[in-house]
Amino acid sequence: MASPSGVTPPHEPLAAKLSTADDRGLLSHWLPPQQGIVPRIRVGTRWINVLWALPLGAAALVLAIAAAQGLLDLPAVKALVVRYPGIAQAAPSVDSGFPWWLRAQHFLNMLFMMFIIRAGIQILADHPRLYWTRDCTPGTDWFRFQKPVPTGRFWTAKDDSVTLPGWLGIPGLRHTIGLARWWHFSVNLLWTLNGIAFYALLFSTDQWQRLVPLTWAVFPNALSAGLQYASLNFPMDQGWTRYNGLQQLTYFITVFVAAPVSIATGLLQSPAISNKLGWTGRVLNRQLARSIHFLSFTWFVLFILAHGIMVLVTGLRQNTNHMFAGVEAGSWAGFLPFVLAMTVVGLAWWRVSPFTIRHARLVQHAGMLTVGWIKGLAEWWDPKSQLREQDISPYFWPNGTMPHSAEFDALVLDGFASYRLRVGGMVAQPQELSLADLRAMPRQEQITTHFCIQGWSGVAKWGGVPMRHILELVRPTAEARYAVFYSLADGADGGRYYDVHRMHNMRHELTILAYEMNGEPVSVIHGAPVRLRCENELGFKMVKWVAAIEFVHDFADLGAGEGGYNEDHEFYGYRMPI
Ligand SMILES: Nc1nc2c(c(=O)[nH]1)N[C@H]1C(S)=C(S)[C@@H](COP(=O)(O)O)O[C@H]1N2
Ligand SMILES: [Mo]
Repeated sequence: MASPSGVTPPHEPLAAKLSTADDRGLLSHWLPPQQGIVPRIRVGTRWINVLWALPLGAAALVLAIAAAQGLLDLPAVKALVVRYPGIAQAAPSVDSGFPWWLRAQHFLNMLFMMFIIRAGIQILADHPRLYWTRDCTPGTDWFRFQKPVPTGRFWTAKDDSVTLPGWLGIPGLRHTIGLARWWHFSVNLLWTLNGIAFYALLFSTDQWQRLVPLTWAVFPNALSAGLQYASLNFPMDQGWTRYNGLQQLTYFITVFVAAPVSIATGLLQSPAISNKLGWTGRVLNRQLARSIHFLSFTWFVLFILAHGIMVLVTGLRQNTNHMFAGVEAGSWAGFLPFVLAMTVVGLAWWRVSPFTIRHARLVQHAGMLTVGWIKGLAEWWDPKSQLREQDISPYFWPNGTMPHSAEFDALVLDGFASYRLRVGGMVAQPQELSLADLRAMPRQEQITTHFCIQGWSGVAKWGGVPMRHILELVRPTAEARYAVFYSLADGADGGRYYDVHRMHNMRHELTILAYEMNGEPVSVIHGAPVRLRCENELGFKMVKWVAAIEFVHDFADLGAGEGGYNEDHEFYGYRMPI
């Protein structure tokens, strides 16, 4: 690839070891399928299978019906229902019906949610465990759909990922988090824009009065409506103009609590944003944010189920007339549009996974176009927050594909005495640096959180040479725009592991070539003799077992041209601070 001046130094020899990659998600190139288990929740020391929710829920429903019918016979409860019939007397009547924009947004919301939820479950399946604390120590999870972490054998975070059926996850194949994230984030953006427009339109018309309770009477009315529903004598319905207390509260929570909480806790899982928020990012750490994100997802799923059932059983024709035709009349006007809308959602549901597997590269590029630039912007949010010694995680998940070569074994045998880091490409002074040379350079220590794309995190103290000092030594030319890190190890699908960073990342104060982890030389598992730490990016960009660094003007001619091994082979983006 020629530089503007036309002088291009020859590539680092390892460039020849990079492999191209398929533009489809090929099962033959992928981690072999691995089934998870039925989700379990830990209560104390016991793991409870979530399927218990089915018989328990059914029993609770029957008991609730019996209890509600019994209660409604009591004079005091009768009096309560007379006083609070479900809809607050003071509730204003919304006389503009269901305007076209509200109906369109309701449909878009339903369509977007299908993508968001399914891609979200796929992301979760890449590290199928949830924790309350920042560390991801095996055994401290409170939710999992994977067996306990095996002891007595080497088990990486990738080994831990599970396969989902393609009708559930997008796209279903094991460890397809790269593709799932493009769907999740791109549709999130559309969903958020739809939500902002919805808020704006709600409050610039009278429609907000449907959703926002105006008096405390909403609570006794919600209780009353709940009792009436449970007794199977449904409360009086005035859905065309106003909602009862229970509807109002659930819609309010969904629109004004669950949605913003989901967005905030989603963003807090990213290194750039978590680091930028300092104190907040430490308290609302990645795992807590991830668990809360999951709880708000659970709310959405339960809401959608309950809402769907209520639409069906409280008068399907009238309800669909309202939301799909905007009419109150007892016609069938809304039924056909409703069926059409559900067909569109169903078709999208059916096709999205096969499409994503077949056109994986397209999904990656389309995702980069829609949200890649927002991710890139976050790189400029410099992390300032460092942690304390006592925050260091007792367990740090290993990840990636270990080096398997005679060359590497020989380096391990001689304690890396013969290791030489080549630094070259578009630089004034190419270098070959031994470990001793690197140790003789200015040393920096940092205690930071590692954010793996798969969802786990861990805190460690890293010691090494800041990249800015390497830059001073080799002096990249003005044309150098990227630094390519080549590993001593191959990637999972053959071909050398590598990754590309923009120069901005190289000048960052927290970008170091680490030769120490928690006060010891970096172990072989974690990237000996030297691994990159670039704290505002996701973990996969921090190449372990670094063999060479090459400064280039462009990376289109390296590997499959996407800017790194996982970018080429797993469809990640090359700028991933989110
Ligand atoms: N050479 C190489 N470097 C790599 C990987 C790999 O597979 N090969 N995996 C990456 C990923 S996905 C992560 S999360 C981190 C894991 O670092 P750790 O094993 O120290 O936790 O290394 C990154 N660097
Ligand atoms: Mo990772």
